[in-house]
Amino acid sequence: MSSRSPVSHFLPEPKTLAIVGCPFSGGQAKLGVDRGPIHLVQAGLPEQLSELGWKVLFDGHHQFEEIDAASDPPIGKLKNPRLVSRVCEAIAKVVGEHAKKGQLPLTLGGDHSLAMGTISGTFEQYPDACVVWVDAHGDINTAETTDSGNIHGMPVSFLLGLGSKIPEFSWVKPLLKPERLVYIGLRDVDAGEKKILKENGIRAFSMHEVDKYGIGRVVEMALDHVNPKRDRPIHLSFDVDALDPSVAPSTGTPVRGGLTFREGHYICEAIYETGCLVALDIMEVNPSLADEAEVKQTVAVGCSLARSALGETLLGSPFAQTRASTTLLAYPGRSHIQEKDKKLVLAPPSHSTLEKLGSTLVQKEGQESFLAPQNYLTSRYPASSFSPFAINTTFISTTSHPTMFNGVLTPDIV
Ligand SMILES: [Mn+2]
Repeated sequence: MSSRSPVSHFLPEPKTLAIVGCPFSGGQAKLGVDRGPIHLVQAGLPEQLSELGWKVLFDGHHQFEEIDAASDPPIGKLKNPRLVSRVCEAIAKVVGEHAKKGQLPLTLGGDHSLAMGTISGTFEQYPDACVVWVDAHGDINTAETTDSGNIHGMPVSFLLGLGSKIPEFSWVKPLLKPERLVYIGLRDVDAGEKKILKENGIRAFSMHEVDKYGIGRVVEMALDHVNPKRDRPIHLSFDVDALDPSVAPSTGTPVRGGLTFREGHYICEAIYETGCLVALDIMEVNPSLADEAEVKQTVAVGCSLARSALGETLLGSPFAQTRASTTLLAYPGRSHIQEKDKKLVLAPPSHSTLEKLGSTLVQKEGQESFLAPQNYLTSRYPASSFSPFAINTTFISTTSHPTMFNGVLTPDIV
């Protein structure tokens, strides 16, 4: 297992994560999803995350108040409304408290209705957070559009404040703005949900876009939409049913044609690399819906998605080391290199310099980039400032300001 020291814009050192185990299944009808977090922990997830350099807090799975079915009749079509509401409200408090202490809450579901709680908790500490929702489904039905009445298909609409107001859920503040939400992996979206997505201008990358552009470009476009300067906190809510059923078979509502193993992990790795992740949900692992081997496979995938989102890489630490080397550049006394808002601001090369380097400025959708070979870097900055990892570094400008580059350094080769 390779690891790198986590880099974060929002979490203090030592990096601490709190596992919030939620054995809860009240947002849908299938038994067993409440066993998901128990299996994930038993598979060694806390230890695996410690190995990645995190201080891991886990003090047992949450116990929820029991509300029997007789005292929790449907409200409209909504099933188990009081139970779901109260559990989510409790989880919102727990997640919010961890976030306020500077810890990264990792919530293990349990069904996806829980995200009503986790995301509410994130907003308590990070009101300008954005949400990346990875799922086969939109989970954005309202009390009016739902067919099944299962609340795990509805948490996003509550967070956005859509649909009729239900007093039982009045604690959910509509803090999520449509432009701060992006989906990846959709392929089973109800007609009512399609209408909601369209009317609210919510950006969604379905499997069609993943096929068309490739996962790398999709994640880049998704982040450009919700987090263009990569300076907002990110809450990643990952439903394992986003993955193809051949990858994650043991889940409540599998839909064929999903993300490959690598596509799913790439999303997690790319979000970790932004340094903006502040909260993570791994949802809908249900260890009772497949044979033993498939359950084991699904639980293992849940663990590896979490590890990828929390710093595990395939080949070690090129990104972390490049970042470390760039901080060396930010010493005072050089007007063309400044540290600003935790980012390096570099003067861009002139066109004639670029020509000499055999490099050109590439402009695309508000970003500019050029490949800076070592000779450019060493001619302008002392060679000692660079680790070998900075060789052939692409400088990407995330501003349209003509005289400055926000120093985002992306290593092209190692
Ligand atoms: Mn979901």
